[in-house]
Amino acid sequence: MPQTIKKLVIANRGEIALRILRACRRLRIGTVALHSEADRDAKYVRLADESVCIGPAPAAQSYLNAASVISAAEVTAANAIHPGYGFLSENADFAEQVEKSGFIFVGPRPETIRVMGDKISAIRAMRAAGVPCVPGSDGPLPTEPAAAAQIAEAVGFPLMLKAAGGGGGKGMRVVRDAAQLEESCALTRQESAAAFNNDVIYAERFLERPRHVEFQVLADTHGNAIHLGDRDCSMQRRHQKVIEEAPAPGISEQQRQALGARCVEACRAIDYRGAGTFEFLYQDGEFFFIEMNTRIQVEHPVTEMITGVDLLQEQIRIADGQPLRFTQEQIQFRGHAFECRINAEDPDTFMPSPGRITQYHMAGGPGVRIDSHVYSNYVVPPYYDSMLAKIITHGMHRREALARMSGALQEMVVDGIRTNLRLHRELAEDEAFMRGGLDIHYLEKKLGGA
Ligand code: MV4
Repeated sequence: MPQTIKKLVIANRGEIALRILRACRRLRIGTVALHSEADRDAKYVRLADESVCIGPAPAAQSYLNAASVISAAEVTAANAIHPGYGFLSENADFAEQVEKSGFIFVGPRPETIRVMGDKISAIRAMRAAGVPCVPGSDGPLPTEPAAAAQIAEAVGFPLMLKAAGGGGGKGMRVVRDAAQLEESCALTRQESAAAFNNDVIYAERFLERPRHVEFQVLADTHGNAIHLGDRDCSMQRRHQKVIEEAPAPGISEQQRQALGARCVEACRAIDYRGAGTFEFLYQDGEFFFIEMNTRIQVEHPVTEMITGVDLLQEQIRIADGQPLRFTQEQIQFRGHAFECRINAEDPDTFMPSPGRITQYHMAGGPGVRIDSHVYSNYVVPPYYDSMLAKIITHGMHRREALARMSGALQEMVVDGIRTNLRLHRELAEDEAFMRGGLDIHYLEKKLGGA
């Protein structure tokens, strides 16, 4: 099948811009790097075939400016746009404008992004497709207090109120008993109206100590869908993931294949296209769907390491209308992988720490991969996410992958700014983490108690 995508606009920055560029090189697709005034001197901008400055440093005036991104595609005569993660990646209106302007959007159909952006419609679609969900209100919670109370009693306490327009941790509230319900509903509604311009909320049974386990899928436009196993992203602080690993510890191969098959069926049911992630909470041996992400994710490399599949290449090929190159039977899981997110932040306050990196030395050796756009003398701008690098290690088993991570963290040098390297070095030697299977509250408890 001939390749339609000839020149692709990278509508993102940092390490993922470089990752997209590398995939395009392998696919022999021309690249256009878009950058703000603050990212003018970034190395990946020079590595791209062409570059376009799309506006001033603040993201709202550059990376989030849909009209500038589309204009840049027009002036460079590109025919595809890759949104990466964050920024415009899950903006259904943007995806629609991209397609209406005649470009290929590297992602699902705009309508799919819209369905998954509304957490209530996402859960309904998944429940209908046979994916296990958290027991809950199964729809919007009524505004009328007595009607809401009746539904809340049926869900049971403690429950969690969530914004239909939310996701990723914003607009949530735990309600311990019926006495708190009315006030909690009012507050959650107000917050979600302010944050998402949508006051629709729903209720779910609150899981006290879950793990965050997610499944990676790929679905092409020829009716083929596969899953690439799971990742455990429970090691997080304030909804920012810190370490991810694949596979999730303690999940049997049978359970993995069973839930993976459900995700694949759901892809077929909603006619999904591209790379996607099904997010679950895992507690007491059971999985509960919470949200679907319709983008490539930061932590995709751990899946690449254990499957050998280049997820960016596959995602771009799917957008180009090419069939998947793998059947489910051809996906073999080999060993274990970790990813540590290295951030420019104060190790004690976690506040961003931008500035010049005076010395940068990357780790290396067997089973070590570093995805990063930084280098010695690079200046970390203050305007964006503070992630500098992802250290990814692979090993034949979890212990080996973690030992390699520990070694890589010791080798890594980032001077001139503050980073979370010390925290990572501590975690790699943490006995509970070494055992594996920790819940989503572990890191915050450890930090709070320190
Ligand atoms: C939950 C939950 C407990 N019970 N839902 C937070 C982010 C959003 N994606 C869903 N989140 C949660 N939903 C029920 N019914 C606990 C969380 C949660 C969480 C989930 C994943 C990773 C980190 C988290 C941190 C705090 C709370």
